[in-house]
Amino acid sequence: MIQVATPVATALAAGHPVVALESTVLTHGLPRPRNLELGRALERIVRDGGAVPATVGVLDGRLIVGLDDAQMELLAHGPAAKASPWNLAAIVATGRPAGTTVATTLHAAAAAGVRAFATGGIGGVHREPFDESADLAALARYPLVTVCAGAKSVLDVPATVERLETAGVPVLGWRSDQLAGFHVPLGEFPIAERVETVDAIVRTFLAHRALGLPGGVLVSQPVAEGLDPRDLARWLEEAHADVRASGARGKDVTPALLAALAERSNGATVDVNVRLLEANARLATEVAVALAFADRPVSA
Ligand code: PSU
Ligand code: MN
Repeated sequence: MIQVATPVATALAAGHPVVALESTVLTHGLPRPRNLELGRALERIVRDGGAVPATVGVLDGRLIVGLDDAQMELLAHGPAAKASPWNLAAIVATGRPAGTTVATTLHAAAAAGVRAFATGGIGGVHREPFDESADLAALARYPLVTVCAGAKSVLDVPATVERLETAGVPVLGWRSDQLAGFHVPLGEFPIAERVETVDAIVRTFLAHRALGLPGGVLVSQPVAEGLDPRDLARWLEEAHADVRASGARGKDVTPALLAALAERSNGATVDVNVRLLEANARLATEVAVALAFADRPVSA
C-alpha cells in the first residue's frame, strides 16, 4: 500500500539524494492557488539543488512517496482529507484522497528509505482549543533529518519544546541559539545545540543513529524576514478568538488557526509561510546531498 514512485526508487537504489516533502501544507495549510504553486516550487528547489523530490500524499488507496505533477494537482485542488497516523488506515482503506502531515510523511519517507525532509512549522501542543500533534511522537520515532522553521506560532511553544525534550528529539539551531518562531525569526526558547554547517547536522544525525537512539533530528531554521512581532501577537489573539468561536476541534484546529491568521493579516502570514518553506527545502536538499556523500565508499 506504500507506493514509491519510480524516480524516487531509482534515486534511492543508486544512493542519490532524495528530499521528502509533505502535502498537508498543500491541502490544508495554504490557500488555493498558492498551494499548488508552492508544491511545484519546492520540487524545483530540490531538483536545482541536485536531489530528487518526493512529495508524499494519499490517492486511490495508496500512500505515495513521490507524487507526480497530476497527482499533486489533484490533491491541491481538493477536497482532500488530512492524514495523520491515527486516521491514515481508514483513509487508505476507503480510497479517499488526503494530504499527509509531518507525522505521516515521516512514516512514509522512512519506509522508503528517505533521510531528509523539509516542512514549514511542525505541529505541537496547542493552547486552546486543546490538541496535541502526532508530529511529536513521529519525530521521536522515524530516522530522518527534518528541517523546519520552529513550531507554529499558533502553538504553546514552551510545552512543545518540553515534549520534544522528553521524547528525546535533538533540536539543532541553524546558525541560531533560539528556536525559530515560524512567522518571526526567533522565539524566546533557547536551543541546546547551535550548528553552523550542513556537515555538523549530518555528523550529529549519524551519531544519533550510531548510538542506537530512535528517531531523527530536528533542524530549526529561522525565517530570513519575518513579521513584526507586535502585529503577529495581535493577529494571533484575533485568530484564537475566531477559532474558539468556530468550535473547531482536534485535527481541524491547526488549519483553522492558519486560515484565521491569513485572513486577519491580509495574507501577510501566507507570504512568510511560503518563504520559510522554500528556505527549508533548500537546506534539506543540502543535507540530503551531504548524507548521500557521507555514504560513499572512500577511494584511495
Ligand atoms: N507547516 C506549515 N503549514 C502546515 C503544516 C506545517 O507551514 O499546514 C501542517 C503539517 O502537515 C503539520 C500539520 O504536520 O500542519 C500539523 O497538524 P496537527 O497540529 O493537526 O498535527
Ligand atoms: Mn489531535
